[in-house]
Amino acid sequence: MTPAASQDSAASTVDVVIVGAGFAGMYLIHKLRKEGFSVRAFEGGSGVGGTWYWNRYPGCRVDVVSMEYSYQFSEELQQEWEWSEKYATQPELLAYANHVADRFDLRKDIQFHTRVTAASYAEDSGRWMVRTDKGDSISAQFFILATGTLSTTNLPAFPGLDSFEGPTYHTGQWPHEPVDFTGKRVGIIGTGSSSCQSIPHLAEQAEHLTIFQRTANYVIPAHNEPVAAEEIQKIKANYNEFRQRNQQYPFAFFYETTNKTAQEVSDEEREREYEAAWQRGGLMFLGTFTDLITNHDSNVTAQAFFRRKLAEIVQDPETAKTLMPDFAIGCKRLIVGTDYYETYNRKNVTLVSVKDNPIENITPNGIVVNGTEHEFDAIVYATGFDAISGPITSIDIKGREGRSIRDKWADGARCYLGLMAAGFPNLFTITGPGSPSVLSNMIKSIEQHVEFVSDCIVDLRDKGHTVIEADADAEEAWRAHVDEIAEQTLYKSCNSWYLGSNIPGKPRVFTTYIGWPQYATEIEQVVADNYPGFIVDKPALAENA
Ligand code: NA7
Repeated sequence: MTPAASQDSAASTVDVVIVGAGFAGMYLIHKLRKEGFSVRAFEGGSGVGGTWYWNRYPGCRVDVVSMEYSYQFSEELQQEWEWSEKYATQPELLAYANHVADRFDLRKDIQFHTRVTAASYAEDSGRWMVRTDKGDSISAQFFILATGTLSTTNLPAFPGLDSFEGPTYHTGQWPHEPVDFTGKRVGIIGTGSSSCQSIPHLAEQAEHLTIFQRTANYVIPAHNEPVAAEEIQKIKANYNEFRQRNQQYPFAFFYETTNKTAQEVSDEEREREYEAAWQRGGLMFLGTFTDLITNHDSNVTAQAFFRRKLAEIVQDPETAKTLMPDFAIGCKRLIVGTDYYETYNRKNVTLVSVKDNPIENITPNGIVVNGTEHEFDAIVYATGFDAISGPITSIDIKGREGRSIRDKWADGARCYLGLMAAGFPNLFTITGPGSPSVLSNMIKSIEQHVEFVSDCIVDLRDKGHTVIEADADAEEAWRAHVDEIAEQTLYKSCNSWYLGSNIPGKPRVFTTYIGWPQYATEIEQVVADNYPGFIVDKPALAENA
């Protein structure tokens, strides 16, 4: 904890408590301070950066182009920072986060090593009482969750989990010091993005690497490269124009597209376009045609192209077969990788499918599948996150009448516009359930939400109001709208963390709004129309009676 933070912790009343010091929390601190609010942020880690603080596994990097995956609220900041690679590595992203924290003097309002454990709303005072694992009790008018979407790790309850005698790692909670796997037999569970990014690096080091795969995924080559100095200069000469153009794209970042459906082109043209997209690499292979995530038949054409590519790379036909995904491409988030499939041509790599024979248990020596014990010196859990709502429900939050958010969301998380949950006044969720969040350029979505929240509470203050909350009917209409759009796509056709189906017992609900850039316009309209769907200064029930 910094000296400033410990001094601050003496104060027990602030205007705003912020949970998290990732990209959302950092910008909130800066923006709200500028508007004259007193703020206190709590952060579980020892530093800023959120996702990029925790996910330090080898090979970790962002899957959105760095020149776009960065703040745009400060022209000076975007001019002075130099990205070195097309897709920034985790260390570079963390260096950027630290640079922002230094530049805007953010750390003095962050209490590190501290997790918010509970928060309750008092109807009589209209304030939140927030409690932490370090014993803090702090009263705030506004309570803002900048908790991220992929920050609560998922560690499946394998029988014997704690019995393994060697070291274990979770990709989402990787140690700060380098881990050396040289000469070790390593087992890794999971084949999501974290695993697929780290596998080529682990295979380089380990004596032998065994990968336990439940669901084969689609990994598209990144074709990562240094960003050319001329390219940087060109963008920086008109950075705002570049940002404005990119924000008009679905997902809020630029990508090349034919602007045609896969159905309206000849087989030859389709193949040519897929090949060009494969050579460009990246997430937006899926944007080659406009209907890949909405039309099953179109999606099948992309799957077929992908399978041909995979079969060309992986030499052993049995391994190639096991690596072939069997669901709609893009239904789970595409993975952007480097040398992923090539790694399976190494002699020190083995793939074990646990699709039909789930992991039975963990033993002191390794992992048991189908009655066979695989022995390891180290195990890596790349088993993902309780995404989107998980970081919020991990806090014991109680709103009006003491109702808990866990109970409210027992059948699925919902927030009006992804920003506020009915019955939880003055609580805002940055990139919360029901917003474009993970289906958009996260940094852009974060900035948009932070600016909305800031404008909203300034407006309340200017008009002499103290409390704002979502109307229950507006929230329900928004939930139905989010679901209705998801129904028109293939996103619900497989199991994924988008749906919460990676977490046993979690309701299967699609909580991401597929609708950038309309969403940005809708939000602007809400502000212009004086916040329809929100209730200001609603009296407590007792006063209503
Ligand atoms: P993901 O994408 O959720 O991947 C987790 C992986 O772990 C995935 O392959 C899971 O298989 C696997 N998993 C989870 N539980 C089990 C059990 N019980 N047995 C076997 N395998 C299991 O998390 P990541 O950290 O890789 O990536 C998250 C996002 O971060 C990513 O999409 C990017 O946006 C960045 P499953 O597919 O559920 O069958």
